[in-house]
Amino acid sequence: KPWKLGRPNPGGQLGKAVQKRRGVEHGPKAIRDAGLIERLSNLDYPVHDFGDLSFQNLDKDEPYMQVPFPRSVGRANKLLSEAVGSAVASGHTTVMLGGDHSLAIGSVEGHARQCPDLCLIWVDAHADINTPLTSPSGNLHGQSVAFMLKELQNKMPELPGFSWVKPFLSAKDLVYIGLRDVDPGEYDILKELGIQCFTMRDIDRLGIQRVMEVTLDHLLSRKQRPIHLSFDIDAMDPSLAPATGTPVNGGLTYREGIWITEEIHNTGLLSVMDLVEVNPVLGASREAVEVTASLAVDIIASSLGQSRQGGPIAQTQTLKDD
Ligand code: 5AB
Ligand code: MN
Ligand code: MN
Ligand code: MN
Repeated sequence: KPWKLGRPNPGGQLGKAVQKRRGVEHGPKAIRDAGLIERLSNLDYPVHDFGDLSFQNLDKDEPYMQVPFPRSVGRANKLLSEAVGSAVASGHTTVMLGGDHSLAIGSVEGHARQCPDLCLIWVDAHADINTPLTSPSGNLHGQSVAFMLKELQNKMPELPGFSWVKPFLSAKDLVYIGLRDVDPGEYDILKELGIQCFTMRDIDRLGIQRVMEVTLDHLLSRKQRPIHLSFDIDAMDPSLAPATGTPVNGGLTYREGIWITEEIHNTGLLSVMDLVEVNPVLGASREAVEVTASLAVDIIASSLGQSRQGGPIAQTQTLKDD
C-alpha cells in the first residue's frame, strides 16, 4: 500500500495568545529534512509526497470568546479534511504532518467521512478536549477532540469557521496514551464520558505492553476497524523532543514510543496518522531541533512497519512462534 503525505500548517496564525509559540508551521520541513521520505521508501512501499497545503489567514477574523482566529483555523481544517478524505478514498495509508494539533480536527473528520467506523488513539501529554468554554487559553490545539465527540455536542458553542464539522466519534471509540497535564474542565469531561485513558502514571503501573494490549482490546475486540493515530510529539519526554510548544516533564521513553507504534502497525489496521507539534523555532539549538525531527521520523517509520528486529515485525513474530 502506498502512502500519501500531506503537510498542512495553520500553526503560525493562532494569534496573540500563542505568538511566542510561532514556528510550528515549519514542523513538516524539519521532519522532511530529517529524512522522512527516504526512510519510508526503505520500507519497500511506494511513497507519494503531496507537499504542503497552503492556508490563508482570513481578514477580520475576530476572536470568538477567547478563541483566536477561528475562521482561519476552521477553513484550514476544512481543506485538510478534504485532502485526507481523498487520500483515504483512493486507498492510501495517509500521514499528516503538522503544524499544531488543531489540525487533527480536519484530519480525523476527513478520515471519518470515508471510514465512519474508525477508532482514534490519541498519544499526547495533553487531552486536547477543552471546549471553548472550559479552555484556560482559548487555543484550538487544546480543543480538537471536543469538536469530534458526539457526547459533547450540546456543550460546544457554534464557533465561526467550524459549522461544517458535525460530531462523528463516540467516547468509547477513543483511547488516550501519555497524559500528564490535564486541565480541571478536561478531567471532568474525561470522567463523565468514561473515556479510556492511560496516563503516565498508568504506564508506570501497568507497563507499556499491557497498556497497548488493553488499548487494542478496547477498540478492536468487538470488530476490526480502521485506526486513526494522532501523535503529538510532546507525548515523548522533553529530553527526547525538546522542540515543541508545550513540553511536560516525565513523558514517554523512546522505547515506549516505539512500542506503541509497533503494536499499532502490527494490527494491520492503521489507516491515517498525524504527527504534530514539532516546532523548529522553539529548539534551543540546531541539535535540539534535529533530535526532535529525527524522533518524529522514527515514530512515523515505526508506525508504518519499520522493525527493530530486521524483517517486518509481523513476520519476525511468526518466526518466534514456530
Ligand atoms: B497540545 C492546555 N490544556 O488547552 C490548553 O500541544 C494546553 O496540542 C494544550 O496537546 C496543549 O491550552 C495542546 C493548557
Ligand atoms: Mn496535542
Ligand atoms: Mn500536547
Ligand atoms: Mn500544542
